[in-house]
Amino acid sequence: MLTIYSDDHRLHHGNAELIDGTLKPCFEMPSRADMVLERVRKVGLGDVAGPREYGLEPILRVHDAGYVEFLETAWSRWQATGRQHDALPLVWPVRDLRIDRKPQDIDGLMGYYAFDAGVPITAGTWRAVRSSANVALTALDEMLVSGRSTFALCRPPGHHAAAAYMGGYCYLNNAAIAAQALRDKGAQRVAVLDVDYHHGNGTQSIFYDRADVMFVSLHGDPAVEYPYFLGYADEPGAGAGLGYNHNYPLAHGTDWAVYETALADACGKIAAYAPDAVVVSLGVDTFEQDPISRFRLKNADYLKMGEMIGRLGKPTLFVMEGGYAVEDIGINAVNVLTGFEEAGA
Ligand code: Q9C
Ligand code: ZN
Repeated sequence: MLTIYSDDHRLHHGNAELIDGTLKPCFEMPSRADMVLERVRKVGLGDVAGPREYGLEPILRVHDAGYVEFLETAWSRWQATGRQHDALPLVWPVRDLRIDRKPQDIDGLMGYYAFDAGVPITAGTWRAVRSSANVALTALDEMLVSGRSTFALCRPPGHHAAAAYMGGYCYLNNAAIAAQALRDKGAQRVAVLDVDYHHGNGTQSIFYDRADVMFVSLHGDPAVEYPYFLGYADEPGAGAGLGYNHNYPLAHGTDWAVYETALADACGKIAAYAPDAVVVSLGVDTFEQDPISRFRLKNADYLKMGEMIGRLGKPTLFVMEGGYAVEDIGINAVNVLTGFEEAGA
């Protein structure tokens, strides 16, 4: 399987995130992508190539123009206040606070365009997130040209980012940008399967009222897990999209036996939809040793996960999302890909 990867991800290296009531070093760190690339090379998964430049057009098919302009300019605006350290949001427009007025000040804008404090903006963030989107778009084009499935080794991840807000380590939604590009390049129906431990609230939000992109997600139950405010089972889609959104909230402690049952059901939904292609939001934070998650999948379970996805028999674009057990992230992510290939897809 071809992997698309860029060293540009290292330009994004946040110092700290707000977690458990204190500022801690960011779990979303450059060594994550380095470890996945190392494993790709070690097992000889296939060639590794760099991304091409796609510009803003495919990004603006998914994201709000004001939000993209904010991402592009946030660091220079932050720096203009005299601060040298990472930008983090501090205040958010919940419920009856006003969102019809966009603040002019960078501190106001950070809250306006974020839903949590896990998204530091640094000097290199914009270039890294642009590159991450280019990695996904290049892997997609390579899949279309070759007819073979590909791996976008994206960092930063993307599935928590919606049309007009960032959060959960995510800025641009790489999987959604690729799914939209697939439609724009002629696919009639695209399924996004999100196996990251956390609900892909951004991807769900982007496609919620559409029938041409089905969103299917397995994740920690939002009643007790981040991102808390989306990802319940009773979110079926809206309008034309009614019936094209499927959530599988799972309890803390979920192991492979429980996960497999849910994944089999999820794959059944995708097979019945008969998509032209599948985009997999590939997070491996479902791992038993993940430091911020509560599922119990083991290394070998990821081979079985890949096999089940492979049995769908669809051209598949794998897009890297979460996974914070850095020692095992490469083993787990590449196990999904080798399991997929062994299923003969
Ligand atoms: N106590 C991704 O996996 N913080 N993002 C969780 C848990 C945010 C995860 C705090 C987790 C974001 C792409
Ligand atoms: Zn996650």
